[in-house]
Amino acid sequence: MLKILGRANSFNVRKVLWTCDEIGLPFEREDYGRGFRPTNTPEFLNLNPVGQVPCVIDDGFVMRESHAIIRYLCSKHRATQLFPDDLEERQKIEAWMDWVAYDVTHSMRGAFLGGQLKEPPWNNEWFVAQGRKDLTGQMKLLDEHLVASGPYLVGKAFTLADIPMGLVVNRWFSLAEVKRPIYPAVAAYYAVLTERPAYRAHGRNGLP
Ligand SMILES: N[C@@H](CCC(=O)N[C@@H](CS)C(=O)NCC(=O)O)C(=O)O
Repeated sequence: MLKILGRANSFNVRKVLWTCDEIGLPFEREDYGRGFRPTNTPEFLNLNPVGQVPCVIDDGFVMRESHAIIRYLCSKHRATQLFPDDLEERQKIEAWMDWVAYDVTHSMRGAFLGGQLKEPPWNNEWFVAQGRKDLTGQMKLLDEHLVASGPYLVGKAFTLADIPMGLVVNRWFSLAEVKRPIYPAVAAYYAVLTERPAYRAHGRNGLP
């Protein structure tokens, strides 16, 4: 059975848990990462040299990087409704996923890790302000995109692109000290995602 190493409250582990539930894929999970078993031991680093969660083992094949893992799972299990074979559709999905993994994640380091959790080194004043500004701009862009082409990120149906973004949107609405402009299409997107049991289990589940 698929084995997921990583705490269930991790932003990136939650992407894998949500994807497994969408596909209907059974898994076992072991708690690793902050507050649980350490990820800097030789045993863990042997599995994932960057010492992060999630780390996923599929029949002896060891994987790291949440987005690469969820693409692998969809491809392996032919979840083409989430990750189609059509290269142009797939590229649109991956573009949103890469945007979240790079640009949006940087903003959230300032806005969330620094600004909300007060975690060093991200709690530097200018870094927090920059993160909040950038994230607000990104949510505005998301809002405009959803108005033009919603209700989902790519086309009219839920795809793999919505999993990383669903976690971002959940975190956006959890930010306490940010003056959040009202973005109606982002709010509608949050509501439509909330109809999904797997999102309620792993995304909008009370955790930021
Ligand atoms: N790019 C990696 C980032 C993984 C990452 O940042 N994981 C965090 C948790 S969300 C982590 O391992 N933090 C250290 C810890 O929990 O001990 C991915 O997408 O999988």
